[in-house]
Amino acid sequence: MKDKILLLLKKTDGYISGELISQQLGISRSAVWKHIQKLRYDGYPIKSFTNKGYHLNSDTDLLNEAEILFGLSTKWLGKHVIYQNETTSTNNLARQHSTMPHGSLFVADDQTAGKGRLGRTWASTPSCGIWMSILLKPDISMQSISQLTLVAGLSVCKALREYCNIDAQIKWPNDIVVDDKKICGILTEMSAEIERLNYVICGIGVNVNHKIFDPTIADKATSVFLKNNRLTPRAKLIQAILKHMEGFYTSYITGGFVSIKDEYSASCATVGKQVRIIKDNEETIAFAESISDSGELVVSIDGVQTTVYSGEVSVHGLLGYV
Ligand code: BT5
Repeated sequence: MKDKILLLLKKTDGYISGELISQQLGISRSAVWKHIQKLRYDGYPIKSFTNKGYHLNSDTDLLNEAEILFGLSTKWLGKHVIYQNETTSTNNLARQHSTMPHGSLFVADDQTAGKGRLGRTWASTPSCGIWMSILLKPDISMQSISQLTLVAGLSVCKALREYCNIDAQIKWPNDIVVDDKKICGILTEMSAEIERLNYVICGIGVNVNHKIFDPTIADKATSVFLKNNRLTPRAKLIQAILKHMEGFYTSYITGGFVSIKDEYSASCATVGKQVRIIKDNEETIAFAESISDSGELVVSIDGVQTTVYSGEVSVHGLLGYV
């Protein structure tokens, strides 16, 4: 009932009287009042005015299952959601629920042990970012799994551009950057037996409403807030990411990476630059030429063309992070 009242408040542009809510939902006015109190307790800023009724301030950043599902326009992605206020890592949470359907979504307000790639950590300030993981069960080869990171990266990049109006770019393979600083990182993990893929977990971390960062990452991290100087509702940005991801994922599954390659390449900040390729603490200077049909970075080193696979290397600009 609480969710139905919330829905009515969200649909109302202005005020809705307690009487109208009680008529529409067939409950008493005191029951309406009790549910409104519960919603307020959950954090919804609902104002009540004599002779006018209730008003919900829609300009808030509340994150919970109902907020993520309300207005979600996907067909299958994110239709099953598990939301927790706190977890170690949403990738771990997804692993614990790996029997859930393809496309299930796991979101937390806070991660106490957020993971980056290659054993690195991911700073997950509570109530500021999107810390989420998507459980996928694709019928693809194990060699292709790293391409899912590219699919996710392109989806986040497009959502940041369209929903937040931010000039986001992809730093191959798994970072989204704005003004040469990292706004999003992606960690793709999988479970497989010999030659059989069980599932893939695509973990996405987006810095959204951070006003400051820990000094250890302040020089290379940025957020949507720092770019736009206003609060962004994380649930709405999640919906935008999921919408794009459903589209790119479907193209990818039917047509392969090549079907999204041009759009990926057009958004990729790495291509056309001198880069440092770091592998096992060794650094090689190369020129990033293009993205291959299967998503690898094509580089030339001393005039010799070669291909770099994601997962095994870190790639940075000559002078900075990108
Ligand atoms: C990544 O690793 O960029 C993958 C990050 C994936 C995070 C998501 S959140 C939801 C899901 N659950 C998880 O536990 N993880 C995923 P990597 O390329 O290794 O980058 C990690 C490096 O980025 C760190 O060593 C820091 O230098 C920097 N870093 C850490 N936290 C950051 C942040 N919030 N913003 C920008 N940079 C950060």
